[in-house]
Amino acid sequence: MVERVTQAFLQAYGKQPTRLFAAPGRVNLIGEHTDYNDGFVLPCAIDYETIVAISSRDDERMLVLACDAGNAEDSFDPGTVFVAQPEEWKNHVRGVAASFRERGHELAGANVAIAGNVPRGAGLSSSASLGVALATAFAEMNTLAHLTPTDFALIAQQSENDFVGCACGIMDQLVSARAMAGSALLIDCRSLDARPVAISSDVAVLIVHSGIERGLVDSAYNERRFQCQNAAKHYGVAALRDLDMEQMEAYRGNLDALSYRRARHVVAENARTLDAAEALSSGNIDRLSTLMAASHASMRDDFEITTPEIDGLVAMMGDHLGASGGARMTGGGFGGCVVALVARDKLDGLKMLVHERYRTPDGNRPRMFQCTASSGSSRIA
Ligand code: GAF
Repeated sequence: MVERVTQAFLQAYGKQPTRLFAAPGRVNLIGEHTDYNDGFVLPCAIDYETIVAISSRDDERMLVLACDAGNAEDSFDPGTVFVAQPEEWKNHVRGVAASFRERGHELAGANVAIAGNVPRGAGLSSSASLGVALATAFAEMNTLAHLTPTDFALIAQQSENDFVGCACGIMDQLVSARAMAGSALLIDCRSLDARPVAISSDVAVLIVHSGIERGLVDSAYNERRFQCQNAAKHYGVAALRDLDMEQMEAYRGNLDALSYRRARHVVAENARTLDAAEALSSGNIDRLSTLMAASHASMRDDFEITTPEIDGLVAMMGDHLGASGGARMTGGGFGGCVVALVARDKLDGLKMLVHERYRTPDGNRPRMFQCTASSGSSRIA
């Protein structure tokens, strides 16, 4: 990819880029739809990433080349950037520039080329990796040394929320900016504290793409957010993070059944996530498999964000693994991927099973990604 993006840059701008930056996609191990409820998440960065090649220009223009969109080009003035473009990729770039401007940071002109290998529409955060790679690059090119990786994440999230039109939480961007190699990151989405939780070398991370594409700018995602906010309001708390299961029961009052189930998923998922961080750090795969199965059941029955095909895939993987690994849908839902944490000696058997027995809705064998927990965004050259 470095070669590909460097060559494309050279061809478009006639010179080598002066710097290259990379930011990874992520897979969430557990803690789904908890981030925007101020709760806990446990994602890890994956070894699939977006690379940004960049050089400064003598004028105020920002020229951008998208290698994965047929070398499509964009050009804008970061001081007066206009975001609503018909091509979605342009809004991701312009949105990050606009977020810098909104925060009072003037960006100088630059030549940019972008390439990535995070599968798109898979729930593996290709957009967050693009946003964070750009934020990391723009910060360094403009000597904004006081900005931290958490700021890069917040800038990329602001771009999604205010310019792309996706009401996502902070998980994807934060792990893309702050992940540590070999570890998952336990993030408190209220304080933004993040603690690495080492993944033992005996445990493998396998991602299986269901073949059902998903888009995040999605009314169902926003609807879940809204339902959670309403439930929090009913309980008189700032966010569902502030409730435990006992309080949920005790103060349920006249809360309708649907809102109650939505809230129950979030409250129980927060507890499961803290529990899973403990289990992961002590290498307790048996406990992890129980927690991942419970997380999936809760997404299926209470939060209603899974699909029958994904439920079938998770059940098949879970039955096969027993106590030697866990599987659950990962990400925003309504399609995308299943993640499994598997005892390494059971990995080949699991891959074989999925390869032989699961078919995507269009009849193909599923794509699988065996991942290494990777580090967050950085300058790579
Ligand atoms: C998507 C969002 F972008 C995240 O913020 C998070 O809410 C996730 O869905 C669900 O856990 O990835």
